Amino acid sequence: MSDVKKSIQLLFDRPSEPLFMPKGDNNSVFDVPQNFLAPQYETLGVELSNRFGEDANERIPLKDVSVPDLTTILDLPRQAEFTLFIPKHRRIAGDLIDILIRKLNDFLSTAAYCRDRVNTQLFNYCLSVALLHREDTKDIPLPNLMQSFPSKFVDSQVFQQAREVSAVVPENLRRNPIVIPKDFSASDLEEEHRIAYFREDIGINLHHWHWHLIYPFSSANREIVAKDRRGELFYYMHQQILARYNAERLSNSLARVKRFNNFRNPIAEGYYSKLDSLTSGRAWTPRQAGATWQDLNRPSDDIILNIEQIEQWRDRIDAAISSGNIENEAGESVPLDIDTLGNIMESSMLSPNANFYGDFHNSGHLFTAYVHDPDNKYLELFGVMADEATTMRDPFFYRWHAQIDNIFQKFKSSAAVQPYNRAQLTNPNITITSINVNGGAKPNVIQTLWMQSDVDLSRGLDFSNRGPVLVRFTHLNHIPFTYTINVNNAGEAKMGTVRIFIAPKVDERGLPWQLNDHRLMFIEMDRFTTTVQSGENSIVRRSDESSVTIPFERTFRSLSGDPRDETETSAAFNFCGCGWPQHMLVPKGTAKGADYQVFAMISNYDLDVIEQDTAGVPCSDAFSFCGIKDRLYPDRRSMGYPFDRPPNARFTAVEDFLQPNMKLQDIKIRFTDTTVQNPRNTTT
Ligand code: CUO
Repeated sequence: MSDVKKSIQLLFDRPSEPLFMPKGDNNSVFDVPQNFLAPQYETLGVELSNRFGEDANERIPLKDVSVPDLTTILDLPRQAEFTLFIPKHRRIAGDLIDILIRKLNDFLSTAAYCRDRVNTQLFNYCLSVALLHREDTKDIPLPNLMQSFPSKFVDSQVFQQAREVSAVVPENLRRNPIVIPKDFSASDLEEEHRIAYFREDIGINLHHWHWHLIYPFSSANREIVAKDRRGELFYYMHQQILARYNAERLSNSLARVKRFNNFRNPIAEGYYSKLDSLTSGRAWTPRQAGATWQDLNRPSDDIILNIEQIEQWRDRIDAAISSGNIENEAGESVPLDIDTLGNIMESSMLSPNANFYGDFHNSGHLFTAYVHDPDNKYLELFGVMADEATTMRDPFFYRWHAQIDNIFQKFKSSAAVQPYNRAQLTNPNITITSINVNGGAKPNVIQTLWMQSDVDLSRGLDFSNRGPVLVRFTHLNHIPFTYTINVNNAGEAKMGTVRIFIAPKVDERGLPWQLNDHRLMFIEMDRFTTTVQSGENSIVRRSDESSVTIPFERTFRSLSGDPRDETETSAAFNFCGCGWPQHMLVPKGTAKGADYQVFAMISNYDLDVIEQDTAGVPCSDAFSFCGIKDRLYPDRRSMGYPFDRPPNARFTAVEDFLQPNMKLQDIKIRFTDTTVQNPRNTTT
């Protein structure tokens, strides 16, 4: 990678510190022209620059380019919180992305000029989007968001301790990790806290942020948004999050999440994140139990929203689903499909009639995030619900998304979507004779446990001393396992798509499922194509090969403090951070062993295949939730197939639904309450 590209990466480092302070592992300092200095440093610029420059191992020259007009962009103060859920922030981001994308010459210098002036979080986002979409920067690895903004991911108490460690223990002495307690956000008196390990998992939140970075809902450049099947993927990825969340709830004696269907009702769940924003120096405002959505009137952010409006949008979307048609901006009636519905609901700029159908999903995030200060009386920030890096921590995220998913499911149950017929489900000549899971102590038992892992937060610790500052956090994990699928092919050798799901065997009351509820509980574990030879086949697949997940070192790339990961970092192209974290592949289960079923299917490849060349495309291994960079979604079936729609009314249980090319097997997920150290940790 060229020096310029390496220098561009350093713009992400220690985001609040000016560029004339050292950046990166090599103590690099940017030679900042006088007119680039932010106003507060203008008079001292030369002296400060010399002071830091003396110790630098590398000096990076910047060109005195003609500077862009940032007037509209500076409307968002440097230290404010930034979120794409606020339309005004979206517009500002669009303007800055436009500057960064169009500026072909002197990109580094232009970006550097902007960096020390504009809002730090806005800059990080816009630079990321620009790097993702410029031809000449597509191979620059994006840093992990946790590297730049660790305070969005860990308990605020850690930062005081981190500063102490970096000030007291010299860089060359071994610094012990700061241990984050597993239960920092609430006590057992709050029953929702039983699943805080899921909601507050750092990897899950990183995945969600990264997904929305790749699939933004608006941009000045329409191409950035108009990715293949992005509306459908919005539906599917979030539906799977809910299926996984509900599995965790069942593992912890909680009923499935209740959708938030009456917008006038109080929200029973409070949430106190214990996160502070390091960039704004403010705490994320908590939400008390029993809070109720209020009309929002915050003119400084151009937010005027009332509850009647969001109810009206819901009713219009409902009416479109009932009729099977939407009304576009020209007043024409157009048939509704799942992709369009996703874009209407979210809403993305691809919504065919945003004035009429509104901004339904995004507004739900905002109503909740401002419930404590709807008219800006107290000048309070939004709560965690309005940031894509933190929203999954809040129990209400799932209640709101359950409401969203319910609308998608209404569509899936409407006349526009027919149940699959036999030809769509079967695969000629293919019979699965068995599927088994092996890896733990016993066959068909998957074992889960706690693991402690270390990450290095030092690159986001602005204004503190140098050297690694490790933080040790506890997360769920499982013992790796394999699936063995035995298949008979009575015909010629052919390709097939193997689809593996798991689901809890009984509902929260221990009763057998209604099939239409059960289908929503199926968690996709893996999807891959394979050649099925004529005769007997034994297909063996490892759990860590999953098309849903990315490995631990990719979720936490450049944060491990482990030099072995540097190779991973250099391979970490922009798409690569998207993907469900491998350590959260399996729900926790119970100590006794939760009863689950694994479902395997080999579908008819003729109906699955998308003809395209994906050779050499980096990070196409987590395509289930993330797609493939610059390519079509690599599966022609509806996302979630074969569970994405109500089955034929003849079927009452999943066993009835089975065809010869499908198989179910009882398994158990057994949780052991023990904590092991991640073998990657560099200290004990
Ligand atoms: Cu991912 Cu509501 O869409 O947060």
